[in-house]
Amino acid sequence: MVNREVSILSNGPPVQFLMSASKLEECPSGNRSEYAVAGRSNVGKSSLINTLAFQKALARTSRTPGRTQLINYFDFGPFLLADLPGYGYAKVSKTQQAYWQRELSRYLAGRTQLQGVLFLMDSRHPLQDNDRQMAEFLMAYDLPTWIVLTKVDQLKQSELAKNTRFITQELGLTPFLFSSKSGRGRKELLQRLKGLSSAHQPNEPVAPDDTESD
Ligand SMILES: Nc1nc2c(ncn2[C@@H]2O[C@H](COP(=O)(O)OP(=O)(O)O)[C@@H](O)[C@H]2O)c(=O)[nH]1
Ligand SMILES: [Mg+2]
Repeated sequence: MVNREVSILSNGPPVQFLMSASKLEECPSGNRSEYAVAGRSNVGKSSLINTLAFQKALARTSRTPGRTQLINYFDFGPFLLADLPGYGYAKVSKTQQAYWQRELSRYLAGRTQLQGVLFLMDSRHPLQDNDRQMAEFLMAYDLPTWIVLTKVDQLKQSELAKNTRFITQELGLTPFLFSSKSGRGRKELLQRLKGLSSAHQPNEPVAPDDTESD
C-alpha cells in the first residue's frame, strides 16, 4: 500500500535517536534546522515524536514522567526534533527544577539552530498554570511557537471546539489538533516542519513530492 504520508519523509533513512544533551554545550553541532517539543510531563511529547516518525517505540513513552532532565534529539533527516524535559511533575526536586529552568533559558536564547517550538498542551485541560508560565517564557524569547493540542481522540467534537476557541483567544494562535492514537494532525505537522526546514536550507534538493500543487 502506498502511504502518501510516509512519502513526506521518504527521501532519507528512517528517523533515529541521535543523542541526549543536558545543557546547551552538549547539543549537536551542524546547522540543520531544529524544532523543540515542549510541554508538561505526560502531555504526549514522546508519543508525538513516535507518531511523526511512524515508529512505535523510538521515543520512550514513560509511566514515570519527568525523571530525565535531558534534551533527547531525534534525526528526521531534513530537521532535528529536540524532546525537552517535561515540566509539572511533582516528584522532581526544586534543585532539579531550578537547574532545568536555567538550562532551558540558555538553550532557548543560545541555540541558533532552533527555528521554532512545538508547544504541546492536553486538549482536555489546556493552559494550566505552568503552561501559562511556559507560554510567557516562549514569547519572551520571541521564538516561532506552534501550539499542539494533544489527545484530541479523548474529546467530543463540541468540547474540542470549545477548547480550541479558548486557546485561540488566550494565545492568539490557532492550535494544531493532534492525536498519536488516531494519527490526526500528523500530516499537517510533518508538512509544516518539512516545509519550514527546506525554506531554511535553500541548497537542499527539492523532492518530487514538494513540486506537486495542492
Ligand atoms: N488517548 C491518547 N493517549 C495518548 C496520546 N498521546 C499520548 N498518550 C498517552 O499519554 C501518556 C503519556 O504520553 P507520553 O508520550 O509518554 O508523554 P510525555 O511525558 O509528554 O512524553 C501515555 O500513556 C500515552 O500512551 C493520544 O494522542 N491519545
Ligand atoms: Mg516523554
